[in-house]
Amino acid sequence: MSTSCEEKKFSLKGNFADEDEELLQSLPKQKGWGAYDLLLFQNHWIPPLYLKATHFQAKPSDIIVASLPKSGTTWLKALAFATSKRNCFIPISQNDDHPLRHSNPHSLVPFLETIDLYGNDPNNVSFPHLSTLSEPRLFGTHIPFPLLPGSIHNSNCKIIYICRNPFDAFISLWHFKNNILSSQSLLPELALEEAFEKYIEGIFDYGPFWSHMLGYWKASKDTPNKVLFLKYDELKANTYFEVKRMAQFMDCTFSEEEESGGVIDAIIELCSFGKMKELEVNKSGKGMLKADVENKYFFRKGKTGDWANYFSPYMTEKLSKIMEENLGGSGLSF
Ligand code: PAP
Repeated sequence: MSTSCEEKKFSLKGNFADEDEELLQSLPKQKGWGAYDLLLFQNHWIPPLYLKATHFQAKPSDIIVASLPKSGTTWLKALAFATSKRNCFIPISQNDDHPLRHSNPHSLVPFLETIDLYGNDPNNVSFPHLSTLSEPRLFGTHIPFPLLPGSIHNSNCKIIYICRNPFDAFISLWHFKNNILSSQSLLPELALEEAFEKYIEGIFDYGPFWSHMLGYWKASKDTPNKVLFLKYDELKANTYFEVKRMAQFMDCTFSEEEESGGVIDAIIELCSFGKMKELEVNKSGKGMLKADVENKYFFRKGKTGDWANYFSPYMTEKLSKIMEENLGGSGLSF
């Protein structure tokens, strides 16, 4: 393994940066789904802590995995990491040292939102200092397209966006938030009906879903070499085809030898829900993300269609109507 391919294992903790108090105070505020309020900044409900990632300096070779929460971020981070760095860990199917067998994808592909807070602190040994990341560097973000740091817009770096049908994304988010609330004994759990009313009003981390999706959707149409638009449900249905498409987009197309040698299959297997959920780091590890979030909460069912077990006829009708009102005519549908 060459030095440039080395990846380190990190967990996240550290001090918060000073925020612009005046700006924060002036923004409309709503109660979020958990312990913190959300601020309405340029039409999106943003957690105050993650309002800015302005100091991030993108490199042309960077790959940004963008999404709304619970849309397949963890999976896409794993697939993008395994695909873009495949030559460092050969053969993938037998390499026990592969970082994805020992680290949660969020540790290997850190969120931009947390870099301003933790990533440039030389005293913080538990978060990847930017200088330790080998190229291509991979980052995740939930930040809406227009609010991305200017250096991402202005450089030749690439963005892979993943979205998920809002029915499943909502149920996944509701479970995730309640798991955190109950595990940290912060607040009472949020009732499904209460969460749903907030969701359809767009009030959840980085919502509304329609604005978030349409920002990246339009960018993918205008600049297809800059933004690749994926859907969780299509990635589930045709993983092989989508991983090939992703590799081509990242300028690391699979060769015929790789294809016939089973490299794509090995990547898909390594990143599969069943395999990742059973890894020790994902069963008992925690803390690589915000606060003390347990890694196991990123792996629940990993299926399409679970919403049908929870939605009432009212909820189905209401969300369908909201989707039609806000996505209708855009060309984006589920
Ligand atoms: P995040 O935005 O907080 O990082 P994210 O990874 O986007 O979360 O979403 C988690 C969802 O992806 C969970 O869906 P569920 O609640 O409906 O089960 C999780 O199970 C699913 N997921 C995680 N890893 C995988 C994977 N390897 N394959 C398929 N689905 C996955």
